[in-house]
Amino acid sequence: MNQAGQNYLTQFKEAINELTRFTMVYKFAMDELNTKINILKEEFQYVHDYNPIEHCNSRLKSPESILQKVIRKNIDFSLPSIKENIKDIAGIRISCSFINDIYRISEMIEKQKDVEVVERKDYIKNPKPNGYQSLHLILKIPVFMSDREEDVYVELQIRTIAMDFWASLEHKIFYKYNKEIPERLTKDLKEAALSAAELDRKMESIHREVNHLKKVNEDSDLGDLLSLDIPKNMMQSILKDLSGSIKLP
Ligand code: 0O2
Repeated sequence: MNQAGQNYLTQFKEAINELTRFTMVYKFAMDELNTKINILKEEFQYVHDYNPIEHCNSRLKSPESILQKVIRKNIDFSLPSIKENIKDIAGIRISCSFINDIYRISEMIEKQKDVEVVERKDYIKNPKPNGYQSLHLILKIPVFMSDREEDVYVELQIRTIAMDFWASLEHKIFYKYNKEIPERLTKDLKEAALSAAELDRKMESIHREVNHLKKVNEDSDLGDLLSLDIPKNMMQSILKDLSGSIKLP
């Protein structure tokens, strides 16, 4: 390799090293958001006896793929410009069982004081022409480091298991055909997306019905309990003990 080639290689390695250092803060932001998601998951399970989050994955864009995006989007190659223009360096994807849960989770995250929603794309209410469905949020999160505070963008994608199944297959096909999916497959994928959406609707309606039955059963269990012939003073004493730890209606 000649001198110019050597220089180019050294500069390229330096750029990759600099990008690796730069992405560290994105890992911290991702850790923070993952902690928030885990808290919501555990607390929701405890309070509602139900877990709205099936899976949660996170990924940090590699320096190479940041560089590819810089070139593809024709962005100025400087760290401030990358920071402002590439908002999915840190990405978290949540899969839920039901569509309702997607909006529940997004609402719980959006109303947290230290989280700012800077962009929201609802591909569930408005699916992409190819059938893609998901809720995308770009969040801005403060990261506190030893000598400074930095606001960091994190992309959060929330979708159902069916939407996720479709998106990962479509993603594989997209790259297998080098981003030019044959027309027949495009049509099949669109049909599959519609079937997935229909499945989501059906599952949600079954879930709602089962929840309603569960509530009716719980109410009748409570009715049974209240109809028990417990002496008044004993009942008052039980309620007094309970009210120390539980807020009675
Ligand atoms: P990867 O490898 O998953 O990160 P952007 O390019 O992000 O600045 P865009 O395309 O308007 O702008 O963003 P959008 O619509 O929010 O989509 C970003 C991400 O959503 C993509 O990231 C994919 O992860 C996912 N996505 C969007 N559209 C589709 C689709 O049609 N099929 C599938 N399978 N995924 C989709 P990346 O960077 O493209 O890829």
